[in-house]
Amino acid sequence: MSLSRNRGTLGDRIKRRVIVTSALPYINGMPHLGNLVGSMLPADIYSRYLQMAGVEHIFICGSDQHGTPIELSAIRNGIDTEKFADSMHERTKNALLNMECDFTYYGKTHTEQNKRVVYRIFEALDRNGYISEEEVMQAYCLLDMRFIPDRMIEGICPYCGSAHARGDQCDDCGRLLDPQEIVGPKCSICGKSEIEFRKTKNLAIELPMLSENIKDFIRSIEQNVSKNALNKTTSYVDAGLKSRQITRDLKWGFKVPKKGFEDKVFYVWFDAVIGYIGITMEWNEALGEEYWTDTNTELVQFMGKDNIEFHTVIWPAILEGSSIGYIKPTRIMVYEYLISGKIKFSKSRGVGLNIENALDVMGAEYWRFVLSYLLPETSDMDFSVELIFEVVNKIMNDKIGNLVNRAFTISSKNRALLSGNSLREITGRKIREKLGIYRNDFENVRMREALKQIVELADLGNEIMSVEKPWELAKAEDAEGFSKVMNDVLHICRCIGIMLWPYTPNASTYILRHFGIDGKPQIDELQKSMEFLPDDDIKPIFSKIGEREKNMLSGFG
Ligand code: B3M
Ligand code: ZN
Repeated sequence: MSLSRNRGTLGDRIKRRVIVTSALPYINGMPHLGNLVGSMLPADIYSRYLQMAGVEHIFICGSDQHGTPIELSAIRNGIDTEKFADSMHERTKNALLNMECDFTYYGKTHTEQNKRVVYRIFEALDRNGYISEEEVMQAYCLLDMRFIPDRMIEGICPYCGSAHARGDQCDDCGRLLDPQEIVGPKCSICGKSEIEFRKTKNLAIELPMLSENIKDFIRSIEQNVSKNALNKTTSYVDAGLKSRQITRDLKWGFKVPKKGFEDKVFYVWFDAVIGYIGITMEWNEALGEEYWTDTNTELVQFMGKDNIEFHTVIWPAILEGSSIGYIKPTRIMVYEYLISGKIKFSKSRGVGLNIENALDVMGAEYWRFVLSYLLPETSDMDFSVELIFEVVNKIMNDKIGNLVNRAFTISSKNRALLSGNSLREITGRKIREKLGIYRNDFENVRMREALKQIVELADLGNEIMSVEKPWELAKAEDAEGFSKVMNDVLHICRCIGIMLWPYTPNASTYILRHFGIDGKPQIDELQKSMEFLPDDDIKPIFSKIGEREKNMLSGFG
């Protein structure tokens, strides 16, 4: 029996073309699990789903290499900034690949290609009258005798009172800040308060001139923006937009191609958002141009909630104001934080597990499953050792792993009794129902919900096994009864194998190999008739975690 209910719409889907992006991680430190769960992981899962559904797409991410923290780390380590940024890029890329992120391309922002796009956009913005000169006060440290970039100013947030605000943004309430607003500003190079604000001239983008466009843009994608992002954006725009500087008195970054500003560089955020295009060009100029200028391309962007304003206000303003014809986001997915012991995972404060040391505790598939299961879609997620244990041991292992293991073992051992590939009506209906919800969840980018359908399918398989006791049928050599029951269960396993692929690709590949499906699976493969390939050496796809993992995890408090 086939599972072809969705065939009708598949034709439409094939015509779709999608760019999936994940926020570009800063590489001044290893991204932590909070970064992973807030952007790369959901983007990867979504992109893997698109590939499985046969949708033409690319998945773009890369290292955000500019910015002061990187420059300062390089200075402190006595290494050339570019070399340092490139080595951190390689390290980050490898860690993300070890987390099984299946990028079409993972690039970086400090490239010739990105520079070309940045210049092209900047010149267009300037030509179109959206760039102005601003005399600004910039923090100058009397002890270090240099201008101190906004991000290196630390102090108290004037809006929420957080003690960890930085000159450009408060990571706790998400507000963008002006360094002069910071209460009790300190220089983070020397840690002292010998700061003076000095006059300097910078270039700014005139957001007020573009505020109607931004409002229209937000309205146009309202249905496709996470609630938190929509609320924040509306409140920013309603409060009245201010112009925002896009250049800085720094050395590390792209030089500003304008007379009188040659000794400055673009602000990291300006070339980071443009980096989505630049990285695509680094991957492939011709295809990149095609993807980014085709008005039918969907642009689906994933990010954590501290990146909202740059994507919902500044980025569309840059795209609109330059009027080059690059597409704007069609969907903006924003995730909340992972909270551990009431502290946000923070790269700058070195809190929490990073994606490198997390892999010492347990394999990528475990993290991918746990984090997807707990994906903070609508509110911050309290993340505890107990919760990790519960998901790995009770869900992954006991429900899904055990089902597959038992089904494959008993079917292999009794292969002589197993025949045909029948699927009983009621089981078929339940599988189609779960698969339908799963697909619908993915179409609406609800990956946590989609994962629940897999767990429920496993429940169904386990229930069939425990009620119909195929081992007794095998013992009685009831071939017909055994085949009836086990074919149902094997159909469920094959379906789980496909559905798991976006989350746990290795486990999925292992399952599907027993059905003759190799490589990247397609959902459509479920329409083909099923053939189970017996195997005398069945290995568990997941196993339980115990004391060792508990001790290691507790160490990261
Ligand atoms: N690099 C923020 C971060 O790594 C920033 C995102 C840029 S997206 C264009 O947390
Ligand atoms: Zn200082």
